[in-house]
Amino acid sequence: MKVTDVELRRIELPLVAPFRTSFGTETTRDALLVRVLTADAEGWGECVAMESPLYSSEYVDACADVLRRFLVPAVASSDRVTAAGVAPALAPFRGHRMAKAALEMAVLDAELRAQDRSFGDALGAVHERVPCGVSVGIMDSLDELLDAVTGYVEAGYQRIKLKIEPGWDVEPVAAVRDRFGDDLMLQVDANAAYRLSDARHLARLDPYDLLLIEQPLDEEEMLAHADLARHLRTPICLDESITSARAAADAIRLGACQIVNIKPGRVGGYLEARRIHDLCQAHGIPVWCGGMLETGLGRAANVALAALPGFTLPGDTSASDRYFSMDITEPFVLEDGYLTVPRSPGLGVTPVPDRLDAVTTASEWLSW
Ligand code: OSB
Ligand code: MG
Repeated sequence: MKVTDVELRRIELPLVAPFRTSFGTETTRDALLVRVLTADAEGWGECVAMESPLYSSEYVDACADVLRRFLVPAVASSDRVTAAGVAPALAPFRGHRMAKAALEMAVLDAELRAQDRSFGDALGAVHERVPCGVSVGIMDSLDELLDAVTGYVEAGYQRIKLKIEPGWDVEPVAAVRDRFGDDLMLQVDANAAYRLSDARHLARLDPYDLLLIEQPLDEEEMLAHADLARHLRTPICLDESITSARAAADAIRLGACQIVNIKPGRVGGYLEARRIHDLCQAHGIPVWCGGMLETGLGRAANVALAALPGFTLPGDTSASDRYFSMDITEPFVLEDGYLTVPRSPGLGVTPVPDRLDAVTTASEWLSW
């Protein structure tokens, strides 16, 4: 395959409600899309980096820069581009995994469309639909939180994840357990807001039978997570710390986590994400698919990934209307708490031109 043209397109989608985490509040999704053109097909990629480097070191302007200056030229200058060849071609450039993942996703989409194969088929999906959870932001009051959770439970979400931070942890968990009972699948996500010295405080979550606590400590604190695990009954799940299959292997060996959140953008793409799935499956470590407030493009690929056999916990693969009043693709709609894995070639969805144009803030083309 020869890539002839690449578009870097910036869009801005308003969120239906502000989304507050321990690292900040998002009110719009400022995203970067990558479109590759080949002789036979077009492919779309979505870069999951956010506007500011608060979740991880990447941010959307930096992703556009590294794609424009280094990543796109390294791939598009070749006459034989394959999706499997993208990561090796980009390996000399350190880091920038979200930018790399977006380019690989676009190439994979083009390749699969040309072959008439779907993402699910190519990745090894074994389910036609996937069970869905929802990530619930930090709120100003417990009443507001209980109203939000009520809405999601009534919509059919199978698992609730509460964002936590110091000062908003045991009380919201207790309030949600009290209101919805012991059968609700419930977990929390700290986005690295705690220190190992908070171990005794975090152990106060143990009586609430959470599925897991996600990324309590800093991204780089693998050993401290292993230490923390010895103080908690709640299983530890890592998100930010798992930047590659190698990092996942280290975390498992050290006992730093009992569960892994797989986000393709964070680990450099869907092919590395599948390797982490395979590794975790071999070690008996459950995985689930995380989210980064994706549009329908990233959501389509995430839902396909979440249909692999080792994804045994509901993901943050929520319906489009949890994020946006108008998605750029046909929306993903929750049915009985599940989203359906697309079956058409490639991602199985494409941006609706009018909707895409309405939210586009910038576009540039790179040609070979
Ligand atoms: O830590 O999982 C996270 C959103 C943006 C950045 C990081 C995270 C999240 C979420 C929401 O929790 C996941 C989603 O619904 O897309
Ligand atoms: Mg997380």
